Amino acid sequence: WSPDEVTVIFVLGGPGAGKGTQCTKLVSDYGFKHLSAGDLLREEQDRPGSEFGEMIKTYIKEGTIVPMEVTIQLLENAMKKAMETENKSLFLIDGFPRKLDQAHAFERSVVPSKFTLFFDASEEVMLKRLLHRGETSGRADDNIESIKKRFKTFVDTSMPVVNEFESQGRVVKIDAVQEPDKVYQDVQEKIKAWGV
Ligand code: UP5
Ligand code: MG
Repeated sequence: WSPDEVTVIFVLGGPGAGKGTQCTKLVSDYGFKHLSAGDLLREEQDRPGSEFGEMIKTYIKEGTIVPMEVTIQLLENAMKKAMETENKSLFLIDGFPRKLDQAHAFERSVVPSKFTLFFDASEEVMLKRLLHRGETSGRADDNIESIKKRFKTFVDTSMPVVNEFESQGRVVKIDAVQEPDKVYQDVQEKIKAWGV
């Protein structure tokens, strides 16, 4: 795919930073197609007959990163479908890439991203949000043990991705500790500079 046909914006940030919340707002104002890698993996996990179900379940509970072949395939399928059935060409890819090998493989084999929106919040804030959400979310990883593992994976494995993009001048960093509407205001102001 060429960047003339499709625009991809990566959306990164720690667990509970508010990626999904902000993507929903962007979808209603800009007509992006929102693809959450985590949501796609959870769907695949629950799909009857999936050969990856058990594996995905284990990785998510342990807060580790599912092998990239699976995630990239799910993303590519979802992108194709959105292009063909909804005529979409603007994608917000949420929660991916979370590891350098994924970043390199996706940008080489699918399409280079335009930039990355990075939502920055402290672990203290994210922990509070996730425990609160865990009261009703039913997510297998919204418990203190899994959350701690997710934080560790984020620092050790996913921050290097943000740092590499940052060194290339391709990161839009947003203070995600403010209330959701304030965060969104910041997002809108900062993405203007990228012609969005
Ligand atoms: N909330 C949001 N914004 C707020 C604000 N500004 N002020 C106060 N509250 C705010 O928000 C989380 C909660 O906080 C919600 O209750 C919200 O109302 C509130 P949300 O928008 O859901 O945050 P988000 O950043 O999307 O958090 P999420 O838990 O989805 O992040 P994760 O990155 O942990 O989860 P994801 O689904 O992306 O991944 C889950 C797992 O899948 C990973 O741990 C990994 O095991 C696996 N995975 C892969 O292996 N590979 C991938 O490529 C992707 C995922
Ligand atoms: Mg999310």
